[in-house]
Amino acid sequence: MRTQVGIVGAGPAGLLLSHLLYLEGIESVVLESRSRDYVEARIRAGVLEQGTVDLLTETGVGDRMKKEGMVHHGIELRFGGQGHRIDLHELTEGRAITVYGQHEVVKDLIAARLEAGGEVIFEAEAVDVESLDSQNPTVRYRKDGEDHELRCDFVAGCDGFYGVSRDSIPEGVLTVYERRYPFAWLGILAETPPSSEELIYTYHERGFALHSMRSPELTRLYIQCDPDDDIEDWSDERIWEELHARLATDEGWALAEGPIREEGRGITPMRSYAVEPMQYGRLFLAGDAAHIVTPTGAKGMNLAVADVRVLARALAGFYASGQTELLDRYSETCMRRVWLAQRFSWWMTAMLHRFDSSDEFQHRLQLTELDYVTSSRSAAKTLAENYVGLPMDLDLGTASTPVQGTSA
Ligand code: FAS
Ligand code: PHB
Repeated sequence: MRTQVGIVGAGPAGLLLSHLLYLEGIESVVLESRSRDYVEARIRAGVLEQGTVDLLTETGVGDRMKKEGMVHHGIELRFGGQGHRIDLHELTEGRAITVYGQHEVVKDLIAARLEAGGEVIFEAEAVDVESLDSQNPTVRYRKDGEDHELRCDFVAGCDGFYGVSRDSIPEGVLTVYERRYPFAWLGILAETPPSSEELIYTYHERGFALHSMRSPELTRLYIQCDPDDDIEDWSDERIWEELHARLATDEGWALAEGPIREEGRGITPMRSYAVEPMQYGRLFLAGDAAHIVTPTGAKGMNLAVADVRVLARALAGFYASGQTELLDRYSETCMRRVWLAQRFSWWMTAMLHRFDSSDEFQHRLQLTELDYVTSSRSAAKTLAENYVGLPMDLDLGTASTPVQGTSA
């Protein structure tokens, strides 16, 4: 089989890239190792940045998100038994976040691609990506027990952290940046209306907790746990006990309980990871295949969206006029946003989690950081502008483009 752009992975990165290329009249084939049901049911991210919402809306795949997504103008930081609201909307001159599950975005994108006659081949596992330094790279994949090959002009490696694309780049090309954390997140989906209108991030001596949601009937909750914990170690009772303790306030705020669903119940290791460059020959990495950020900043999926927006524009330039400048600078362009997101995600993680290695001085520093960010307008503004998402013009490739509000 042959196509212009071979895309490995039908997560947010791969599916949105295929959709953006379609809008430019560029054909692609998406290869996905799992079934359609599996990827549409996989519970992951929940927060869409303003830029992501705008892009999905502008490109015609945001209708259900606009109807069912929950627009939030603020978040709460909770510590010392007190809640402190960060007014994202006011601090960013009207920008906001939208809570809408990643799996819902995946459903909308799959529906849009199939409706447009796009090729998304499920249960097709890419096993190798070859001839990357030629003009005809090839993706080898297995489907129904048989070997197949997809010859392309370009390959987009959108196959996540555990995919094959990154590993197909020869030894010695990539620089890897990695930080592992001494904790993980245990996540659950509880069938109960959220106990708060907005997200609550809490710092507590027993550990971090996060109250989020997926709909007016479904609450999404996380607690910091040991990275070696087994989900079987965590009974429903133990989970609720920790959530009540960590989210408690002096004003007697109460967390509603509800049946915990099997899907979405899991332990996610915590790491910061990035490879540079995000490209080699005619292979371009996007999303988790190139970088992982700690979920405390709610950046993971949004970074994947930003990468493919840059890649789609670069490929459109190539097919329209043969120019390769945007393609040649793809990694450099994406990396600025990636590192700004790495910084913010690391900062939120360091501020809100308990580190066993910390001494009293460190604990006081964390409480002081929280005190400062909830009492200083300047400090709150830095959190707000990163949380709602840095403006998309950051990716125009003009590295000197200032971050919003700074002078040149
Ligand atoms: P994805 O991993 O979503 O998609 C990659 C796709 O490639 C998958 O469908 C996979 O099946 C497929 N694939 C892999 N190998 C393949 C092969 N060899 N051949 C064909 N297909 C292959 N981010 C947040 O912002 N907030 C969160 O709360 C959050 N929670 C997370 C929880 C978990 C358990 C995980 C793993 C990630 C979480 N993330 C979160 C990050 C997550 O949302 C990612 O940033 C997002 O899925 C990135 O999207 P993609 O780059 O498309 O990668
Ligand atoms: C979620 O709702 O899944 C979520 C929200 C905010 C985060 C991480 C996850 O920082």
